[in-house]
Amino acid sequence: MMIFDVLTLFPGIFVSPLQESILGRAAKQQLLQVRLHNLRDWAEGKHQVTDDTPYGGGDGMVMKPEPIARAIADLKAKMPHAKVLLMTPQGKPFSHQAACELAGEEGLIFLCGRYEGFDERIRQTLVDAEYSIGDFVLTGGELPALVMIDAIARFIPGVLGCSDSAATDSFSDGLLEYPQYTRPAVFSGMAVPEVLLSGDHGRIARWRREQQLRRTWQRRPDLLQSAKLSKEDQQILEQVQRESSEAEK
Ligand code: 4GX
Repeated sequence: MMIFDVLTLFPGIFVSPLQESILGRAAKQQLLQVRLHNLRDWAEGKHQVTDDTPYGGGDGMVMKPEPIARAIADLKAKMPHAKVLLMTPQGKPFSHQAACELAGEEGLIFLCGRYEGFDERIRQTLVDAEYSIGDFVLTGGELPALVMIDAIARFIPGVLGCSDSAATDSFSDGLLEYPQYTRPAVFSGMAVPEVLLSGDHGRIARWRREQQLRRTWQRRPDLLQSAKLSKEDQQILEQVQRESSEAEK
């Protein structure tokens, strides 16, 4: 069972997202366990203060290093191999590949910052990796931790049904998904593509692959740099690219 320890000032943020749907079922089946810890429990004094004003002045507050260091020491004593992860816009971009690699760990400790973040000495000594979930600024590390737990959990064997495996989903070959349709055959005057009603599995597979290549070329051409493409994929892609340069003329 994979263990996710979360250090946060707001454990309540995690409760409902982790109880619902696929993550909730995975926890019930003991495929994973998320343990929520309030950082305030490691703070001292009557008021259990976890933040302080920044040295050198300026706006906002900084999370004090001592409660975080004590919390990580306690969690690591129980889980010596667990990696400590920090969520910040300054981190390495989180990806499908990072999720897959992290799913191979026995345990992960997510350190969630609020305010302006942590005292720099925490990052230097206690953090194993820093990740960003995108180029925008959130109010804390809790939502990024949830996003990462969700994406990592999909790679734990048994969490997804075998019909929908993380290893065979489209990002694993670096392309966007093909479009999906269900009944009715005509909705608001728009018909489902004829090929999908044909029952010809070979034609359907070729159409879907072409749609994946077309969409990736149109929407995320950057992904094609590292996509795994067969000879046939490359031929289809060249055709799609020729068509789009024809359309420009
Ligand atoms: N992808 N944030 C963290 C507070 C903070 C600052 C510095 C530690 C160090 C974010 C993102 C993100 C906002 C989470 C600042 N904690 N995290 N928080 N985008 O915007 O990961």
